[in-house]
Amino acid sequence: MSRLVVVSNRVPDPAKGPPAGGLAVALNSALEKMGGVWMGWTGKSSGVKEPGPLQFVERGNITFALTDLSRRDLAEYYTGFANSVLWPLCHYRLDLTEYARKDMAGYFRVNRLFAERLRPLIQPDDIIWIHDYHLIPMASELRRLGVGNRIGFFMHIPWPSPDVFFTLPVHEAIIDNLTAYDLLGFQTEHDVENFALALKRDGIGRDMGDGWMAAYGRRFQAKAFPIGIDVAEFASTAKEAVRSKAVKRTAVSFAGRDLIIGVDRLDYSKGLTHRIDGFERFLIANPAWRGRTTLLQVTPKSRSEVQGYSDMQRQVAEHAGRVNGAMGTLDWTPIRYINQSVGRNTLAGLYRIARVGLVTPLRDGMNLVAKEFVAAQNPADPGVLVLSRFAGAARELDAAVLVNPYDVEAIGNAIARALSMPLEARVERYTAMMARIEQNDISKWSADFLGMLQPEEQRTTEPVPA
Ligand code: GDG
Repeated sequence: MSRLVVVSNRVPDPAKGPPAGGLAVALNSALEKMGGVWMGWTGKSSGVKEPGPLQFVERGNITFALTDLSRRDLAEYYTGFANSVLWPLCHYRLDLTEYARKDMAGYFRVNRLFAERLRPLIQPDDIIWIHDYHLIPMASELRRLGVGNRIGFFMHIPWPSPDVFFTLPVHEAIIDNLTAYDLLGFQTEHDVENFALALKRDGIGRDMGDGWMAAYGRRFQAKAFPIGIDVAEFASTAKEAVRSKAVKRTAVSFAGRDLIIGVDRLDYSKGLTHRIDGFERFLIANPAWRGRTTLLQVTPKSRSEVQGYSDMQRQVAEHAGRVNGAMGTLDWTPIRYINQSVGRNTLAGLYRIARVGLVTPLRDGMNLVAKEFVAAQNPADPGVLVLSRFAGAARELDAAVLVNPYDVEAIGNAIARALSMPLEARVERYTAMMARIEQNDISKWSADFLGMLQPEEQRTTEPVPA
């Protein structure tokens, strides 16, 4: 059997033992099964003057290969091109993209550095799985170094419509680099369609059907692999967690008021100001609910070094402060807004005691919070998920209360509907959503992707016809 080589911008700190949750667990368990290498950046956020040699850590049959990044590399590749160009572009925020040539050059340079450092670790039968928008050029850099192995790429964030994508001055180079992969994975069919449309409109390639595409004289497969969570594990964590001190104390502090919860990295894609305004609309239109419900918004800071984030951080704080000032009373604060991260178990417990989960990103590749909220519910008395139509998760979770996240009145109405939904309807929606996320959990996601990435002679299923 092939070994697996995973490359991601960040690698979970191997010194902290196996990861506790999320994507890292899935990759870790695939690596444990197949044996192999996990390469990426150490995550030292200030960068170093000169990157030292690769740092190796062995854990079981996984070799972690960690690289430092210089301050300049970090500024151009990570803060610059990845997070000030590709991230806003793919989330439809052209107003925030900063097309600086030097960041673009830094992006390609760091991808070359990653490839050069990884090259000596690759064995002939390895299959290689590269993650996310930071590392698009890695396959072509590896090919340049003579790597003929199967290489797959998974895009965790949306692929935008061609009109948006073509504003990127180097869009041809990005597509050219993607054609060096054997398999491209996207979150939804919609992303795959957008990608195929870009090939067609630019006249550089085409969708050949059956998941095959061609561009720049190369053929590759492209397919949707909607990412999931470990549903059974998350459900049991949530069930346990409601008995914990932290969750009990929080529940008591809400004094019997119905809890509405939002959990998001502090990111402009998550629709936080619209959400807060929507909550305000709800309170204005439904005065009977004033004093009877609280929105708990858990929002750990992220990417504070990127321009655009500090403005947005100020705006979100202002909106929350304004609503609290206008609507709050002596003994009731409508919004409890915190910029700290909460432990994973506590988070699971909070989802479970909440009556409503508000997940209203303006654009999101998938959104795992939506799936976690569903998994955490008490099947006998489940809360209601209010979900943005523009989250990838809405494709599977169509039994949620779906909203247009730009429409604050619609958010307000959805909150009212969710809070007053009868038990029978809640159970029906929960059951439908649970069935979907259980069918397509995180182990299925990695097994499906890796199954397709295997060389044909090792596949257990029928190969896709050429
Ligand atoms: C990208 C794509 C795609 C959040 N706050 C706390 C906390 N979290 C955890 C959540 C969840 C994760 O972080 C966030 O995942 P999302 O999927 O919601 O969003 P992104 O971070 O933007 O992820 C996204 C994902 O990649 C995977 O492909 O779904 O579309 O943008 O697991 O629970 N965890 C803890 N404390 C917090 O305060 N412990």
